[in-house]
Amino acid sequence: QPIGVFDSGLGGVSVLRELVALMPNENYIYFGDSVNAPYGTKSDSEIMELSDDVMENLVNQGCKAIVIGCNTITGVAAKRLRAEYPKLIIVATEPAVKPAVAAAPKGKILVMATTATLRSKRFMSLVDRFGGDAEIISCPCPGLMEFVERGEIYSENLRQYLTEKITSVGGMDADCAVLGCTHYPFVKGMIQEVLGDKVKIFDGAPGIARQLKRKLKAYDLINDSGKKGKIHWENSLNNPELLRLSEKLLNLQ
Ligand code: DGN
Repeated sequence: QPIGVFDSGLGGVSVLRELVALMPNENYIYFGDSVNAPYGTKSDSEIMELSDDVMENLVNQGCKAIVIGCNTITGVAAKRLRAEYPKLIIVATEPAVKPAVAAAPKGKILVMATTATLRSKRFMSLVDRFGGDAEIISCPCPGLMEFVERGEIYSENLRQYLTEKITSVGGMDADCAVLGCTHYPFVKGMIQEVLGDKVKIFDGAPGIARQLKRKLKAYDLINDSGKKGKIHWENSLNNPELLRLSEKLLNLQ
């Protein structure tokens, strides 16, 4: 039985690559809803409706577990999806605020994410629970996922975009940055250049992979055949270019 991973586009591939690294024997179905991307600027009800459809598709293909490879969908719809599939293992994605605060308890923490994630109740409660004495600066980045979707992960345009966005929220002197959208790890190199070497950047994906492994183990669902698993790619936009880009991103170090 495969593991289903989905996102409103290719961002969830940053989660998939951690899953594959930790659990190489598993088979995966990756569904990217590029037709409806970005979700980050849509209303909550639209996001819920779209994620219901994707979830149904993956469940119908017999997935033993689902990874919501998207902070936006998690923030808006994870609770509802869990209620709809109470018996299914569902692992969600959340901005890595907790480890960032642990690294800089009184520091300035820049959280880069979509507008929908940053306005979600789930994010606010995350900051309430784990923000402590740190200064959390929300940095909505509408348009950043589009850079990744067109494969533009290192360019002067991107540098300018990031500098403007981070400057506009007063985040250039942050101590840590949290990549609160699964598309952003692919532009981590440029974010690091813009913020400088000393800034520690946090990505939640490795933690998600560990969490899924724990859950699969608990239910005795780990595939330990010793045989390398396969990835089946699906995208609502039937474009071979996207498939090539997905594979390229998967193998990006
Ligand atoms: N990758 C999605 C996330 O983690 O929030 C965002 C993509 C989008 O719809 N903007």
